[in-house]
Amino acid sequence: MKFLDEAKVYIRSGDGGNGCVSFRREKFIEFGGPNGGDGGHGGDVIVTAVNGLNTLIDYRYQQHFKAQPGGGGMGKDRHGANGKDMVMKVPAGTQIYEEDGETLLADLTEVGQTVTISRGGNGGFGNAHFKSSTNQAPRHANPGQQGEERTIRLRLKLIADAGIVGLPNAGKSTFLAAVSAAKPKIADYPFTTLHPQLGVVRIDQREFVLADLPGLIEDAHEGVGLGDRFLGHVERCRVLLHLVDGTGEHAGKDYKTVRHELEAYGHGLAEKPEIVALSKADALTPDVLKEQLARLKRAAGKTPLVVSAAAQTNVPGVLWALLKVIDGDRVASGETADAEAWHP
Ligand SMILES: Nc1nc2c(ncn2[C@@H]2O[C@H](COP(=O)(O)OP(=O)(O)OP(=O)(O)O)[C@@H](O)[C@H]2O)c(=O)[nH]1
Ligand SMILES: [Mg+2]
Repeated sequence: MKFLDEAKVYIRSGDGGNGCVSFRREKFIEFGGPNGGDGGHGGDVIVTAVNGLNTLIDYRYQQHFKAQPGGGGMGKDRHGANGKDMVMKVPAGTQIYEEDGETLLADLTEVGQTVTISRGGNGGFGNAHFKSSTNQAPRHANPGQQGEERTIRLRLKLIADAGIVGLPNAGKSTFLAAVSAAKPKIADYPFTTLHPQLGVVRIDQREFVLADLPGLIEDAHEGVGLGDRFLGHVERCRVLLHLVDGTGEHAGKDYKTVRHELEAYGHGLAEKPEIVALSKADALTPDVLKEQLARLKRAAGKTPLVVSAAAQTNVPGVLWALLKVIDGDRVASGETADAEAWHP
């Protein structure tokens, strides 16, 4: 499935139906009186977060969403039919902005959350509504209220518990493939991954969602490489897994390059808990491993983990480190009492 995380769509709620002017006319009944019904309500435009979606790609193909107008009122006091709502389905994690792309209208973080973005117009009153003792034969009715027309922007920020960051070729996708059922593309050239991928990691009867991001390079925040536009997807992560390629030239410098981009991006990424791991350990001689590890430790200011996703060494160790942060955070936010199940 293709991936799209931004879309601009035009929406229009339904117009209300017009009220009706009508009089009761029956044989042998005098002064039948007004009996024009009210118009129906126009349909609303509703956005709802649903399960099983993780892209906004549908909104590339359809960009206009109109709710149905209400039906007109009719004689014999018949009310017009209400217009059908237009329901737009989006993945959880979708934010809805005004056309300017800055004013946030709604943030749908959970499946089932629903917002009405645009209300349909009210139906107009029929002439039956206007009868009174002084005006027993009103000859006017209200027109229906117009629906609203507006442009909105949808922006998806994937909901993952942990996100993998690192330079291109650091082995991010290989790691995701090793720990989940996801099948990201893996190759020995930079920018193999062009958009974020999600995988579900199962460990000790628990699970969390891990996101693999495209690689970051120096000056990504200025648009170099794929830029930092995908970093939005880790904004909601509880923890980052920073993979540093052990076969790279200088693990310490590589680490700092990525840290620098996280800081330049802002939005709290630099303050997130981070698990640092030296990857591709299987491809290193003991000497090189030692040297790279020392460089990375100096740069990160903490002892990194060592992992090889290809040879499956210490992969669980990394997962446990992530899970520990995720669990702690889940408990702190009152989401789960699962912490009792956690034995270090
Ligand atoms: N020896 C060894 N090679 C690895 C390991 N992990 C990844 N590789 C190789 O490194 C190359 C890059 O791996 P990817 O997983 O595509 O790297 P990535 O970080 O996702 O790269 P981008 O998507 O381009 O940012 C591939 O040729 C992998 O086979 C590892 O643990 N050991
Ligand atoms: Mg990749």
